[in-house]
Amino acid sequence: MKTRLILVGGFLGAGKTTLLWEAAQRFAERGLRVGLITNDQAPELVDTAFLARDNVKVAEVNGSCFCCNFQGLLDAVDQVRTAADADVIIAEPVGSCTDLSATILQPLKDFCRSELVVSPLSVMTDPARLADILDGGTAGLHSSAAYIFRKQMEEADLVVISKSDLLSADELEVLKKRLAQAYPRAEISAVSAKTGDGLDEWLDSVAAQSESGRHVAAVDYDVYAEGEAVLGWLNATLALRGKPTEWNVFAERLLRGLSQCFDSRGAAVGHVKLMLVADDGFLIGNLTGKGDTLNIRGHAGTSSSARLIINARVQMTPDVLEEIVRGRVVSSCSGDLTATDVAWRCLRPGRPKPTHRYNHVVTC
Ligand SMILES: Nc1nc2c(ncn2[C@@H]2O[C@H](COP(=O)(O)OP(=O)(O)OP(=O)(O)O)[C@@H](O)[C@H]2O)c(=O)[nH]1
Ligand SMILES: [Mg+2]
Repeated sequence: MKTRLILVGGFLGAGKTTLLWEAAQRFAERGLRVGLITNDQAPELVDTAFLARDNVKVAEVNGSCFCCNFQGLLDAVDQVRTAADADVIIAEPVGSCTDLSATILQPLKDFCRSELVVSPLSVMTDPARLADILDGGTAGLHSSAAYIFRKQMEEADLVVISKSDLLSADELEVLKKRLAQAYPRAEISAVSAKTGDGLDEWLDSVAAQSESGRHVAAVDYDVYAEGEAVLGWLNATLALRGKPTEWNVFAERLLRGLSQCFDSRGAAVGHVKLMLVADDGFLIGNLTGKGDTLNIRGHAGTSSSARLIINARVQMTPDVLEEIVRGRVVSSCSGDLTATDVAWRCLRPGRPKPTHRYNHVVTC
């Protein structure tokens, strides 16, 4: 039997991983076996640690995006198909990636038609960023990063406005209308992974349809490469040990301190996320823009040791990003804790060089 593959793209912090988790639960409730695939420029992912915590089968493609490591994506599909005997696989590409229709969906339709049914390309968008882009702004981002955001919308089969709980019904309708005017090819829907609104409709839509990659966008790879290269990229895992510490207070202090450093430098935040795991539980912390986007979920209790994963994508050079994160970790430990590196990677994403690029739509 064919496995259904659902790709959920969208800019950094749009809500992809949160949706993947909720979708996996709902598909399981419908009696389907689900596998998930995460993707990043480097290992040590908050997303993988978050998604894999409850026996959900997750494969990770790291070191390169799906488009530049197409074989890595195929291997990951095989891995979760085998491990989970999956009916449905949901894959989350890197948030700074675009041109997925040309570099992933068309080759998948071409090579894997006997094993996979590929669902329409869903592209999630944070409503606040989207509103600013539709106003002709850059959502606080470098103009080339905003170009990536717009290209993601342009190539989508289905644009999914995320975090709909943050909008009134009227605001949502206005945003949908403006989106439809700006990107008339895409179907439009809205979800709140937080309240569950729109989730079943989105699941029904991607689970029923197979017309994927209906459009290939023209993409200027010089601008695309610049849009990725303006981001410093940091993935770190640290072991924290010392006096008993209330971890939610620690995480809030760390994220607040980082946010103040970035804001004072005028450095746009793509997404800073952390996961802290202690004996009594875990927490997830996110920053998807300025300080008012700071969000901490879960409770990690009070104890004297924890494991901390930090993934930061911020508009600054990787060395400055590293210096800021190291500095804020040390000051958040405030002499009561020591932080030891388990893994530490800091990089500037390289120019995207897709394994395949189709400039036409493959018909199934
Ligand atoms: N209010 C609200 N917040 C949400 C919702 N879905 C996600 N978020 C928040 O959005 C932030 C980013 O969520 P993620 O799911 O990690 O976003 P992502 O697109 O996977 O981010 P990257 O992997 O970095 O590209 C977190 O603070 C989430 O709690 C939602 O439905 N409502
Ligand atoms: Mg994610």
